[in-house]
This record gives sequence, structure tokens and C-alpha cells, in this order.
Amino acid sequence: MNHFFNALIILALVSCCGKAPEKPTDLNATKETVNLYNNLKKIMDRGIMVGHQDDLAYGVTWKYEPGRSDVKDVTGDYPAVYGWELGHLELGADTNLDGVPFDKMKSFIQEGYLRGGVITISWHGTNPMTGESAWAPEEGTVTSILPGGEKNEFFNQQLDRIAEFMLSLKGHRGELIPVLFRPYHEHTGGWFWWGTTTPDEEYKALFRYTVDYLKNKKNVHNLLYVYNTGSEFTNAEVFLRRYPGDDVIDMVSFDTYQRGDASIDSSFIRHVATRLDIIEKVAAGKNKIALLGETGYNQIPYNEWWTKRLLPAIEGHRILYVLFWRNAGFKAHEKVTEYFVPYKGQPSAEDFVKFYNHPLTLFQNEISYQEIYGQNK
Ligand code: BMA
Repeated sequence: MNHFFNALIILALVSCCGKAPEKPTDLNATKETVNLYNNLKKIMDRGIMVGHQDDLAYGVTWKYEPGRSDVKDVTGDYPAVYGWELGHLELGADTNLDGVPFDKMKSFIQEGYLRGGVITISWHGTNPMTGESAWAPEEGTVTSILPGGEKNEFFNQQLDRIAEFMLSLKGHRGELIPVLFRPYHEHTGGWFWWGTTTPDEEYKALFRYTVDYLKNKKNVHNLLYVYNTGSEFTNAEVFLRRYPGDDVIDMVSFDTYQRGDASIDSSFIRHVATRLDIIEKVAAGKNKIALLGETGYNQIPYNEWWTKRLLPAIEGHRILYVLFWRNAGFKAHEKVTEYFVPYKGQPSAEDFVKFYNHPLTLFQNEISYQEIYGQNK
């Protein structure tokens, strides 16, 4: 009887005094999105999730083979985070700028979601003012697409397509699949039309306009918003120069890639670690989540890069995930080969398995749908 009574008290205490769920910036976010937001905050106590762009669509030597993934070929397991890309959706195209059909993308997104994977989406949108690619900055672009600009209506139609896509992502019960949306990324560099040719205040206005349009005009409530710079910052002030506001951003991040000969140059470790320190402090101060949006070492020419460079760079950091860019393979029109995780037999594959087995890293088998999307205490 006594034991029973004690157990009751403990149960009451736990259920009364557990942390109340927190809201993401979208106060009307769907149940799964709120769950995801709260669950992601907790999962950082366990480790760092590992993600891969376009993982389920193709690898270095294959395309559209059901169930296949280069990460799985090497480790036996899927990544915990799946990155996808919307470029060309804004034009009403059926395939994205990298040739991935949007209908296939939707089913890959559903597949990853049902396994409990986290979905993140980037958007290398064409320049709405000139019709050139995302990599064609032109002064005045953002002014032209914001209210009062001559391309505002045109840009709204592009956002309509983004909204329609997000609202078409459905799980098994018809619920919307939550997405970490990372638009207008690497904006501290000069290569995109939303980059440094766009004045800071306009960048903020563009971000806020997009969030407002999706949320309030299109009723999109399955998004968490990610602020993402390049690596062109060495303090919080510069990192936050174009931060659109605590009321529209849920996560803070940056992108950076290993360059040069990593086997003789270890400066990547410090380069990443010092920036992670900065964004983690920012995240802690603002009650946001920090993450590494994109990284990798093209073709991984240093066999121990995973355990000797990447791991030491992220160890001891409180970040949600690290995402490796896509395994495009040979890109015919640029005549370059691009892949950021090993395929089976690639010389760094063995080291990637060590990275996989390291207690810090979380892949699909270490997380469940319930842990990521369920309502947990
Ligand atoms: C870049 C490259 C391009 C690709 C773009 C969008 O980093 O991989 O080939 O078109 O991302 O996915």
C-alpha cells in the first residue's frame, strides 16, 4: 500500500511538473510541428544527428533505386536528417534544378518522415527579377519582388508554388509533414541574388515577407524556419547582422566546406568549432536551436577525414545536426564530380563507419518516429 502510494506521488509529480511544451515561432504550427520542435530540443542531449542531401534519390553510381542510399550502402543505416531542394519549383517545373522530379521527392520525404527522419528543405530559387539562376546576383532584385516592386505579383506566384508543395507533404494519417525550411541561405556570401548585393534591411524584409506570406496568406503551418549564413563571420554581431527577428526564426545555422588538403591541414577543426561556439551562444541566448546546415569535403580525398577532422570539429558542441551535401556524382555540364559522403568501396568508407559508430552521432536506427514526432513528456 505504502509503495503504491509513493508511486502515485511520483507519477503525479512527474506529470504535473514536466516541462510544458514550447511553441515554435508559428503560433499556429500543427501538432506534429510543435512535437518536432520540442523533441529536437531534447534530442540534443543524446547526440548530433547526421543528415544527407538528396540521400534517397541517387548516389554516385545509381539513381532512383527504391530503398537505396549511399549512407545505407556504407553503414547499413539511413541518415537521421534528409535534405531536399526546391529550386525550379518556383517556375512551375516538374523536376528540380538537379533533375529530381518533385513527385518522387514528395514520396522520398514521406518515406523518411515515416521512419522518424527529420526533413529539411533548401531553395536555390531562380532570380525572380532577371530569370537567371540563383547564382546571378543583380542589384535591385529584392526591391523588385517586395510589395511596391514590379515583380511582387510574380514573386507571390512563386511563393504560392512553395506553399502548395509544403501543403502537399502528408503522412500516413493525412497529417502535414513538418519541414525545417532554410530559404535564402549562405546570405553572407556574394554568390546568390539574396546575398551581399542585397542590403541587410532588405534581406530581413524578404525573410519576414516570406514567412508572413506562407503563414498568414497561405496557411502553411508545418514549417520551422532556419536562419543560415555562410562562414563569413567571426563574432555574433556579424552572424546576426541580417537576422530577421526572434519572432520568425526557430533555428540558427551556417554552412561551411572543407577545402585544400585536409590530410596536412587541420585548420578546419578550429574554423568550424569557433563558429559553432558563436551560434550555440546565440541559440542559447535566444532559446533557438543551433545546427550545421551544410558541410562536407568533396570526394573526401583524406581517408580519415570523418574521425580526424569532422568529428573533432563538432565534438563537445550542442547542435541539432550536421548535414552533408549531395552525392551528385559526375556533373556532365560542369564536368566535375561531386559527392560528400562515401559510397561503398570509396577509400574513406571505413572511417565513415567509425564516425557512424561513434556515440556522438545519431543515424536513423537510433531514433524513432515517436521520439521525433510523437508527443513526449
Ligand atoms: C550546389 C551544387 C549544385 C546544385 C545546388 C542545388 O551546391 O550541388 O550542383 O544545383 O547545390 O542543389
